[in-house]
Amino acid sequence: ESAQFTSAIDHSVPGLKKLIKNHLKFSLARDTQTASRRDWWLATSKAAQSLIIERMIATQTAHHRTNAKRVYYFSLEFLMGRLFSNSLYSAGIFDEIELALQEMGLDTETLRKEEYDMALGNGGLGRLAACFLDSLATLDLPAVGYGIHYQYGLFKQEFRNGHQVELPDAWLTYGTPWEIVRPEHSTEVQVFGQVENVFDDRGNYVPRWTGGKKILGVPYDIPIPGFGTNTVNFLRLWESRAPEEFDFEAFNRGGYGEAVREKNVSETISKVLYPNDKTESGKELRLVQQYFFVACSLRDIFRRFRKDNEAWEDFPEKVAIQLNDTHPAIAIVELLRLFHDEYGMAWEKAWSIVTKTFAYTNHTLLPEALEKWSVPLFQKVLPRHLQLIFEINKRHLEQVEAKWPGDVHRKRVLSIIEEGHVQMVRMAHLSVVGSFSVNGVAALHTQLLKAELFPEFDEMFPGKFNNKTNGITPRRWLLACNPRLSTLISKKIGTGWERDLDKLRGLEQYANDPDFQSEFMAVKHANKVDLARIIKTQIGISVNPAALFDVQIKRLHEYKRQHLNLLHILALYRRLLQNPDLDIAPRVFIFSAKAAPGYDLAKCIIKAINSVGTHINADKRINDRLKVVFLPNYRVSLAQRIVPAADLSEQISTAGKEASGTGNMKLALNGALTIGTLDGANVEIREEVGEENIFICGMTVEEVTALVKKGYRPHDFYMANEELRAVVDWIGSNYFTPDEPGCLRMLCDNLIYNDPFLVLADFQSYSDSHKLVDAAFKDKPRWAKMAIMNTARMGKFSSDRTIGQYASEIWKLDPVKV
Ligand code: 26M
Repeated sequence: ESAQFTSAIDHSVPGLKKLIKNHLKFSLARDTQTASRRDWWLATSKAAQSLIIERMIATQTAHHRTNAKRVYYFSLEFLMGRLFSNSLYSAGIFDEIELALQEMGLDTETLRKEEYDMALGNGGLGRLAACFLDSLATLDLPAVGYGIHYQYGLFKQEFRNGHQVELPDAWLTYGTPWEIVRPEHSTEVQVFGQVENVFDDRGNYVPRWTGGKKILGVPYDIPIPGFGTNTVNFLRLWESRAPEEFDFEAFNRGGYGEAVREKNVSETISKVLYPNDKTESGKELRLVQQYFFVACSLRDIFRRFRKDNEAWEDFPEKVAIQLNDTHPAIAIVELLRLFHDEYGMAWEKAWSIVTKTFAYTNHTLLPEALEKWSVPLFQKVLPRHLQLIFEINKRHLEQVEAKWPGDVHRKRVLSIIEEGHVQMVRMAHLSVVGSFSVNGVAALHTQLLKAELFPEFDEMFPGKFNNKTNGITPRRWLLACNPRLSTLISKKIGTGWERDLDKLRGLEQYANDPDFQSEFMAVKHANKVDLARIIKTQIGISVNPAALFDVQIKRLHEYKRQHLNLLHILALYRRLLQNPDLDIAPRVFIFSAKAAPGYDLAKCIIKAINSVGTHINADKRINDRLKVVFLPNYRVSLAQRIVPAADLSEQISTAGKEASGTGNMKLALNGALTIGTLDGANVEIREEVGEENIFICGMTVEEVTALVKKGYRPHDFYMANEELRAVVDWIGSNYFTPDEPGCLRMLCDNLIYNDPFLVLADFQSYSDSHKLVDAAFKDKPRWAKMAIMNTARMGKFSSDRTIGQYASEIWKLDPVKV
């Protein structure tokens, strides 16, 4: 079905000029004489936003009129980055705005730098959610993203003497043109309190959750425009407030100060994003955040469902909820509670609707990253939910008993409750039991999910587990971030690849064409010149754009092994010192990464890279053949500058530890070659680009498992390899940190005596692989051909393909044309 849509806005260059000036005047109260760059950016953004809002209204009308099934993407994180370019492209006015600005003596390139990144996420999981929203709208799928309107996003990173320092990310200081506050859709939820038994209106003695603290959720909507279509979905983010401006009861109890303090507690909930991307044990506020946004979102979904539907039985036909990891998993229990406690529905019926509604995506196998909440904490924050979890578990274990009578081991491993000194609620088990679909994010990851993490669940629920290999949006990660390459591609194979990335295969036939090779590499060179300028202005280091740009950009984690990269840098440096004539292609090693504030070893690795880098960069003897650059404050907008300029992409996690990776896809799409382990989506990238176009190194999952089983002794590897021993000892000495003796000791000791991620075991293979990289880079036509092949064969990794599979295989969701 379709709805009629005609724009009331003049899209012409003069029309847009007028629109921008009107916003400058009437929304910002500025005249053209006194307007700052930020004012112009705001006014231009608002102009684009008005076109998008028109289409959003038409889209919502169409979804309502057709009573379409919708998917709700529940996520604690949405790492959106900047929205300016994306909005211009999606509104279909990129060129017109460019011209309009030009006529007023401005340009898009300068204005877009005015925007703060919307950094409401940590890394891969949050950025995946943002790419998915883009694809959902582009594929005309009715969808709403639900999350938290954090006042502070992921911390800003600075380096002081090479150490990471965290600063608050006050992204809302000057406001944002993209969001629309909707106080009329505010909703009230409660936390804490107790469970009492009361008589309901049918005379049944039933449990009731009472006495909780009331919190108001106020929604902010960010329109999400599709590319090359009229669909505009939205992202709805909840801000927490005190239910009344002023708590008179608290005022009477404790006076003005007390009343304001009470208000602050409510407003703390949406104050700040938790900066961890693996573990964070048992923080009460985190559980409150999770429940707060989930409870607000479910009430919002109920309101929307009830407008167009009568029977609760139809709920799963109109509503699919995707859980982005276990962070929003409490939604399973809240939906059950709403049906059973609030609407008096029988347990069996309520549970049956719940388990037809939810689907869960797992993003990690690392045991320390699996969410658990202690039963006492749950009892305090969500007492009724805890009761319901015990009841869900009782019924679940009865099914286990029916299937495997007397098997106590099975009951123990399948239980939602982990028994121990303190009982723990396992959120992953709750998610598997409460969802009709559980998916991993790459083929290898899903295989390990079934075989290693949840083998008993896979046996109990055959068919529930499935794979959805991650993807990235080609609009942001090629069209917007790499205009030179986009233009070259469109010149060669025409447009259309932006919505159908498999079309890039059309480039393959030119991979051996010397003219196309030089055009392709000229684009890469120009992007490297741009990045070199950024490096110079950001950190004052001059780098040669002809050198090999060797890039590792991602969160800092032991399992991602930035320290393996560092060991190789030191080995190269040492080889050059010992053999000054060594013939290697000059290299610039580029890092960018944030470490979780409490993760000491990760912070130590940052310090080590910075200190070694400072030393190498200053060493005249190596003649600029090596440079080490650590760009501070990694974020989406910085990634968009680094990705187009990379020659080599470092994807060297310990096999079995990186669920998928998505940076690997962004870099390969932009013509960087991968050096990597057979981990996550690297496996599928190799399948697509061909093994002749990728550098695979290190142990396989099977080899890792075997080595760990037999007993890994890093000290043996250290003793057996002279070069490895030298570089590890070099780090541990005070050579690179004379002013801070002992500061890198923990890194060195960790490697020799512990090395949980098998860095030393993979060193030689990694180092050998880099020799092949060096040889390939010196052979210019060969490198160009490999780079072109990477771009040409990355079509599979469009998030449009991923979302298409979620829609047809999990959500049973049809597009609605607007
Ligand atoms: C947990 C508890 C408290 C505070 C924060 C967290 C938390 C936040 C983010 C835990 C994990 C978080 O993200 C994990 C993540 O980003 N995983 C990555 O997901 C990507 C998308 O699927 C994959 O490509 C990466 O391989 C995977 O590491």
